[in-house]
Amino acid sequence: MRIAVLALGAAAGALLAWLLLRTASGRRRVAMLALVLVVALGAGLGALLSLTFGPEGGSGSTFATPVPDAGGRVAAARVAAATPTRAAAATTPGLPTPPAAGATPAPAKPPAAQPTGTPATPSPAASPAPLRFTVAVAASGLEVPWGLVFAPDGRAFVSERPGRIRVLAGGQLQPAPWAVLPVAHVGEGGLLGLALHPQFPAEPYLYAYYTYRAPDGRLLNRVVRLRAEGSRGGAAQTLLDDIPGAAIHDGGGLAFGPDGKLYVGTGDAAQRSVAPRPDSVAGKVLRINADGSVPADNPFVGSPVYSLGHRNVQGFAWDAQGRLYATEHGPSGEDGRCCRDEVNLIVPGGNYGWPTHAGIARDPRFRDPVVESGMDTWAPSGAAFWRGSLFVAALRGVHLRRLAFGPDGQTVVANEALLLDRYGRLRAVAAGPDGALWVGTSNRDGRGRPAPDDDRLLRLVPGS
Ligand SMILES: [Ca+2]
Repeated sequence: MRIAVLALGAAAGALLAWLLLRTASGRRRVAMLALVLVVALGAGLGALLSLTFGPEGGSGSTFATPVPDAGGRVAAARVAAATPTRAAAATTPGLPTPPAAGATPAPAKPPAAQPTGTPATPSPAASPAPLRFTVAVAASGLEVPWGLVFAPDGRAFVSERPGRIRVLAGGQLQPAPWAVLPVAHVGEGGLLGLALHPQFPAEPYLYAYYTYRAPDGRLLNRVVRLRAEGSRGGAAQTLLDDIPGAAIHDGGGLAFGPDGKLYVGTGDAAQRSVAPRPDSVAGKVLRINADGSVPADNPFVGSPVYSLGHRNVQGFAWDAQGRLYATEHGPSGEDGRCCRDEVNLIVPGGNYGWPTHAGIARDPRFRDPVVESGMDTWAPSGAAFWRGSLFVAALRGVHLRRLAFGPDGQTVVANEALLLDRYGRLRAVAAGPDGALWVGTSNRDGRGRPAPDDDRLLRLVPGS
């Protein structure tokens, strides 16, 4: 384009010079000729400079350039940051990954935390080693496995949403349930998250989050703990009750943090105005002690509320530095909004924007997610760190998402979809004591197409 303009300018200049030479005479002719030459030289130099340093190309570009992601959304991301995201995601040979994987750069956070290396060579520290794994089916015939935790003795406890807690021992799914809870299996509600006391079995408690129907007909959620008695669970003790429930948005994330506190993810129970209110436990991350009491160092004195402004929190994972990441479902029609599923880095007292915003909003009143799905829908549920990456199970997205972050815990250096459409809807994720990553399908939850042996627990075993 610029070359064509340059040529046109040169031709016009030559024509003008020829006309002047024909019409003028003497010193006047020489002066005008000199003027034409100066103008032509200036224009040519300007065009050349533009070709070398313009935003469409050139070297060392750090221009804020809109980078469209795979969903067609345009996110303002610095070129130097978006490119290593792709490069890092592409260096995972051996993974059973569809060709499109790695082509979904996350909307990077703005400048301060960006790597400044050249695009082709991302810092080795920011990019975990390539992963190789094979997939084996460890259990089948389950019904909507939701929570999955491992005891130090190698047993796995699995919650089935209709209300059963099952046990895998010695690789075998025990036919009789370990416990049955009086849940209301309605819509997205039922028996949801599980957590094991960090000192189990010395402290012999398994924790569960479930939906039930109150005598007045309302749906509510509660957190209970069951004492392990022999090979069965004993009576349930309620630790946290009256968490608003509904047929949708019941949350259900449950996990002990490295601080020994129990974290609880709740949903807005389809009443989004309560999510930012500190006086409601709906639409929150809650934090309680193992006995159900409120920790003295919670951000709101006397309240289990730990962070606010969430829509539907189902998964928690802590990285090696003890940072808490939580998965959250984005809108599916509220106010005409869609998608924008989130992975948030949770800080005490933080407001994560719902219902004012979904996804990255760059509004200083709220905290943005570290990753969002844009106009894709992942419906992210369970989460776990494994071999340096955060793995998030996607229900509607029918994949296992792998995310890796830079040293700041926020800069996304890998973002790819694994197992896409291989096993259907995925929900539970846990790193097992056997070194494998365990993933549960959720194809019998009323929204999937179950295979004859669904639902399954899969083991992702390192190596090819
Ligand atoms: Ca948010």
